Amino acid sequence: MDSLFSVEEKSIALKVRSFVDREIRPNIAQWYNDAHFPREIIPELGKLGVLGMHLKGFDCPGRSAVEYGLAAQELEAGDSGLRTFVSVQGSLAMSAIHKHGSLDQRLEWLPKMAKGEAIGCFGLTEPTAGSDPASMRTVAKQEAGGDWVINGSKRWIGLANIADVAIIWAQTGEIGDGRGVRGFVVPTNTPGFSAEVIEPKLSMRASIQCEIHLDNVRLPSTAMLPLDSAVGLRGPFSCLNEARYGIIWGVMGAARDSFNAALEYGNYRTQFGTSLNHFQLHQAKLADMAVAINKGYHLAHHIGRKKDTTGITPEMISTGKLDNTRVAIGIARDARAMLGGNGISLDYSPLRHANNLESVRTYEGTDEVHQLTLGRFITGVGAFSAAGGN
Ligand code: TGC
Repeated sequence: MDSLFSVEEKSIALKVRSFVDREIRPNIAQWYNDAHFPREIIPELGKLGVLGMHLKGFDCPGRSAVEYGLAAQELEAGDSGLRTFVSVQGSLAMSAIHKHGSLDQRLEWLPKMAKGEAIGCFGLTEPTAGSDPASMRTVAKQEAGGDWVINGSKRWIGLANIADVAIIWAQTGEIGDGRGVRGFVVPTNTPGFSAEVIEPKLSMRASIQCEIHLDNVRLPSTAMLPLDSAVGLRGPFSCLNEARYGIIWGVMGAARDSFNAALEYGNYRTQFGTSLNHFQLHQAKLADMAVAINKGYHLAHHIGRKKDTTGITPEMISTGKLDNTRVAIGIARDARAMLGGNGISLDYSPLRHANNLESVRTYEGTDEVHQLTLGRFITGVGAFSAAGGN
């Protein structure tokens, strides 16, 4: 794979890898065990240049999609929860403001978010609207004086309890009609905004997910993301595209780390008189894992280069998100099994990665959402709704 990347791209990947080796790897088992998100590393991530990494202007790093992908891969080799923070901050919250925000909204939030001085979250999913955001029940109503008043709730929202700003998607028209959905930039200290941590969790334990409650949250008319690109569901979906793109690369980092754990363990673990790496069955598994990881990297690389040149379609993103995530979870589980009983200890990474990847395969579009996105593209028939017509 090395020959596919420039010297500059490789040096960015190595810089992030050494950050992960120094700051994350020695601590991650403890954080995971304690369900602790290490908030203190956020400014360090800002200095590393990975917050809003692929966004241009407004003090954002302005790196390419491939460079962002390589960084996501290195971060997720550490832990999916930490890569998720970087995705939520950069690909969702910052990208919503960058793509759809007014100049004032961009100037106010993007420079400090790129430095890690302000934390963002992205509220789309609701307790009763997961795969089907068009059915959201959070409502924004505009009053005669121009103010917006938002009521509703959001669920599974990363970092909402420590965020300074939330991008809240709300219905401004009829419930069930995606065309009325609009985004709002909500400072989290606005009266009526609260966030409650969801626990206990068996996945992404070194990360925080929350339920947000919006109780008569009053905002000025300028709080809405004003651009036409944000009218309707294509507003949030255009941000999900960015986060899903990062996942295509990120999950291969978790797979690579699981593979390395199995390889290293096989070097020193002796059974039946010799180390595991001498056994043909162990080697066959390592070989299959290496082939799958290389294929996943090639897919990520191909989609990344296209994103940097001709652009990519939602179907390309669905292909990468669907396949690389399920490949990665299979590798993490196989690696766990290759570690035998020790594989269930937090001293080794594969089961932690496998558990994390259960979340990753679910958020930003489940396997089924991506299969149906591809199914619609292949057949021309939408099959999302049992009632048909979509
Ligand atoms: P559909 O009729 O297909 O489309 C509605 C409008 O959206 C446009 N569109 C897209 N635009 C850009 N990129 C995409 N990928 C797009 N997909 C659709 C479409 O062109 C249309 O635009 P317009 O202008 O014609 O109105 O919408 P649908 O409701 O039938 O969608 C079907 C489906 C299932 C594909 C979609 O609902 C979907 O992707 N569902 C999955 C939602 C999802 O991934 N949710 C996870 C959110 S993650 C979260 O909230 C927490 S953030 C993570 C964290 O905090 O940790």
